[in-house]
Amino acid sequence: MSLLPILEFPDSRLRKIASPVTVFDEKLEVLIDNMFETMYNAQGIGLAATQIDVHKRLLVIDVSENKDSPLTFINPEFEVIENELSEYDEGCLSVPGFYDTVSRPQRIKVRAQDRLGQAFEMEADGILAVCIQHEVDHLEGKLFVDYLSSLKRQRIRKKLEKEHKKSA
Ligand code: QAP
Ligand code: CO
Repeated sequence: MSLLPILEFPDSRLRKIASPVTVFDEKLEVLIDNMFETMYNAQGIGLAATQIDVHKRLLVIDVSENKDSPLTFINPEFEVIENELSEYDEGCLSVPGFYDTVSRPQRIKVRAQDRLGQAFEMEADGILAVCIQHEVDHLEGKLFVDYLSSLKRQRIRKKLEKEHKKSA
């Protein structure tokens, strides 16, 4: 397996819209395994393919305490089943070191395909519902910082640009 480099805000490649996955082959399985390894290595709970510069509709998530419940969502779609919003302090592997409160619908129903292409459905609430919505946003080129004020977003952008210059 291998670790993949994660794109960081404000990289414009994070703004690309991902295309549906149509081929379920060995190559896709290797990509999924590498995404899990990359996510666990970075202490993340969710990673969208967009974040590793692969513009396919694919997410990996593990919100479990023991990091033993990997979930793969391919071509995910969700509907809101509880319009009530809940607030969560979100972060993102593509926005390292920054966290802020975002409001999203509390309960969703997700339809997706698994790594073999088998369709499945599940209902989600709590942190899993937050994480799925956050990761599906990535596939649309959207980041959690887009929900913050432009002042906050600019502040984060400037700090990260400074970090990137230092390490360049
Ligand atoms: C999205 O985020 C999420 O800044 C996944 O230094 C976040 O895995 C969904 C991370 C919160 C629901 C709630 C962020 C790791 C990981 C950082 C992540 C960092 C190290 C973020
Ligand atoms: Co993210």
